[in-house]
Amino acid sequence: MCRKQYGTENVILSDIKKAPPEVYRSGPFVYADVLDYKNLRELVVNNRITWLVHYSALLSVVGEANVALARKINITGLHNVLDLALESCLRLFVPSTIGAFGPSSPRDPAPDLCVQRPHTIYGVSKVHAELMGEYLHHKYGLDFRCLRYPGIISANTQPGGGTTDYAVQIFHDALSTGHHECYLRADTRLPMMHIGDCHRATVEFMHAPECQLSLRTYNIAAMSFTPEEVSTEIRKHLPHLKVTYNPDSVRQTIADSWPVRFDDSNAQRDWGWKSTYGLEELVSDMLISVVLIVIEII
Ligand code: AKB
Repeated sequence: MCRKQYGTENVILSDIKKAPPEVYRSGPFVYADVLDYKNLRELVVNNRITWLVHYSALLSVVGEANVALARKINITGLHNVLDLALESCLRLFVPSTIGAFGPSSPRDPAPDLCVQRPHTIYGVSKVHAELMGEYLHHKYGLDFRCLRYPGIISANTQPGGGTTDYAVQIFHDALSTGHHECYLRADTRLPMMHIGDCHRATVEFMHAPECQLSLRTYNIAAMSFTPEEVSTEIRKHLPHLKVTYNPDSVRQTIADSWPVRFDDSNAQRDWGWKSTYGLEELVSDMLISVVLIVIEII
């Protein structure tokens, strides 16, 4: 999406892992390690970078399994990026999450400003990111922008250690074995969003004139569903889908502490946010996209 808008050569993707062939072929791709300040600075200087979108993080479940690594990547990595953004006058986007809320936050809906006492290292690191970015904005004028994402549903990325991963895996299982074993209870409701809406929200927010922003960190919402509801919607296309439930205590406890719905009225009012995918559209699109990926692989 960004490459279409700004030109292929003007958007550089990075990772510490080798890119899959289609990503490598799609435009500039470089090695970047958020823990290596010199490496990051070289990339910014050599490429005259102006905007930095910082996605590196260990997600909720994998973070609980390796707290020391999550602290390093999510907090030390963030500090490197904040320092670099200040030093090089970058506009900085850092995503936050429904995971930045905890059991003492209002859950239905969770507003932008309320108690945030998450019980995961992932959540703690994201609240830290929100507060550090806002502090540096107020103190030094850093153009810091942050959106709290719901669970993001995408056919192209493999689930990566999150609590909301089942909502991606279920599509792959529905089209392969026809059976999905869900690690959450059937009635666990969580906010979710199609990747297309997520990308569009991020770009629209980065473009919003400063004078329109009353906050630096906004909730964005699209839909909320339970495993039972998404299964029912998938069965309209694939009636044979069988879903069994075997709740995992770590993931269920995390999910039960997160909002069931997001209040995104500030994003709607300040910069015109509006989602386009509901559950029906999301399910149709995911089934088509997963089939296309399987055909490409074959
Ligand atoms: C996770 O489940 O950890 C992430 C998130 C909601 O931030 N997908």
